[in-house]
Amino acid sequence: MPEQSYAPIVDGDFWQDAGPAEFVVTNPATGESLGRETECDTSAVGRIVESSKRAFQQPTWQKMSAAERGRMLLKLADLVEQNAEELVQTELQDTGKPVTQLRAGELPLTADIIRFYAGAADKIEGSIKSGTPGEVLMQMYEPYGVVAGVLPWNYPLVNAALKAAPAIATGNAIVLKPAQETPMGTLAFAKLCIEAGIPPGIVNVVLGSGSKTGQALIEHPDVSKISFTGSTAVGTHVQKTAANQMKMVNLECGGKNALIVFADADLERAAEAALLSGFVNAGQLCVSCSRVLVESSIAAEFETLLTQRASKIVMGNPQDETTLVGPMITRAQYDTALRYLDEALNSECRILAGGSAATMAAPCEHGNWIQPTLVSGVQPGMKVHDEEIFGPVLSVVHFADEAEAISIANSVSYGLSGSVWTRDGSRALRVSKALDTGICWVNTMLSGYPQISLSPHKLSGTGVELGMEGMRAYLKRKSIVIGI
Ligand code: TAP
Repeated sequence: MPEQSYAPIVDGDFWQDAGPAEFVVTNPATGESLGRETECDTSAVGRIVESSKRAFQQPTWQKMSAAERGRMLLKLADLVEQNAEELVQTELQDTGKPVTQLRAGELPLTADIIRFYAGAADKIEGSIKSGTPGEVLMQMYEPYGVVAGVLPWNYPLVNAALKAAPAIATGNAIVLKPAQETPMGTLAFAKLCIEAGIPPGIVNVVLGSGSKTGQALIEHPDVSKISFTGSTAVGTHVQKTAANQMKMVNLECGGKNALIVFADADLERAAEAALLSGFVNAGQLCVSCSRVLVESSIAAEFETLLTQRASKIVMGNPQDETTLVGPMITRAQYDTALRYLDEALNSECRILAGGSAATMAAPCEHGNWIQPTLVSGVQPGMKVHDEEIFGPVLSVVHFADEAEAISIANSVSYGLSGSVWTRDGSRALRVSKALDTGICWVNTMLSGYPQISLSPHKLSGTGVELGMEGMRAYLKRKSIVIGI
């Protein structure tokens, strides 16, 4: 069978000879090659951005009503659902994510996000303000033009929808740049955009590494806005690059989130949530809580609950419906997680479960597998506590009282999410407000809704994604003063 090749999408079609195809895309669960991916150089990126600019300027796009853009997005959401199983299998191969998490999580959320922005397309409102009697002041919103959407590898499909749907709803054109490891979901998404009737060139895809292709995209003078999701290190670099050309940026970056369990909480439910949060997608989820902060008076009881449940977690072939924990996306990510585990092992921490790489049976014997790991005795200041590992490593930290819980939770440089577990309503609200994070769940965890905005705090990013505010992030402001 000929080797599969992945090529960028421009003007509604694959561009087969856009550049050399040296990068091998790998199934992280099995280590098998899935084909080779083209790398777009600066000139290929230039041609693709030119196509996006042309598509944006086309009278058909410029004159299209917001309602019509909404109808196209509705069609796209329907197509995502009609092709759900194919998309599930594509993402499963490319990311190693367990099939149940794809079917119950990523796919429905992708369709929900697209549908939310379909409905929002004709709800962009400007305003009229009072001036002197001789002048009328108008404030309105306009699309930027060509937007760059730079995506991470952990949730390629959701992230493509998160960026493309509001961009289309607001009348922009978007160039998506998936992570080099995971091109397949983004390409499938862009093909569905064409099928939904979205004009060719409005959703283009560049392929290649961040340092070459991504850099060329964010530096391109015709890209007016950048929406980036990825690590804080790269996000900071993107922001600095954008500053040179005064481009607007949205950055959704790393997290080191805390789930806080008070003594009065429903401990069974809290333990269940903590493990799910720490180990879903093998811990490779920005909003998951990789720190469990437990009130000292119930710490021993809670750790027993965690340990008992952890022993029942199924890690294995992502195709199996019982699998909760899949592989690390790459060897590099696997090595990073193991380095953190070594440090924990060499400190005063105690390993309650897991603690090392995992040996798997065929067909997963060549994948990047790490046991779901519970580490207790973790303290602020330790790397395992302070730094984002992005692997299946859940740290348990003890606290004496509410003030200490808040202080430990906020002691890290990130501020993405948090979760509070208590039966005391006042405390739940007090602690939620005190956490310096973009989102906080109370007695629940990880639920995501398109209608709720996520605005990261501290080094977790800047700007806003999702909700109506997430749509306005794709619009620039324009004021007009009319003398009457
Ligand atoms: P990164 O290594 O930062 O990569 C993110 C994207 O940026 C990739 O497409 C990457 O390309 C590209 N990139 C790298 N260098 C670039 C450059 N100089 N110019 C333009 N683009 C460049 O992150 P990752 O490892 O894919 O994802 C994991 C991180 O994403 C974690 O920190 C996680 O917390 C974060 N994340 C955050 C959120 C939210 S909502 N806050 C959601 C998901 C993930 P290549 O990979 O192809 O080189």
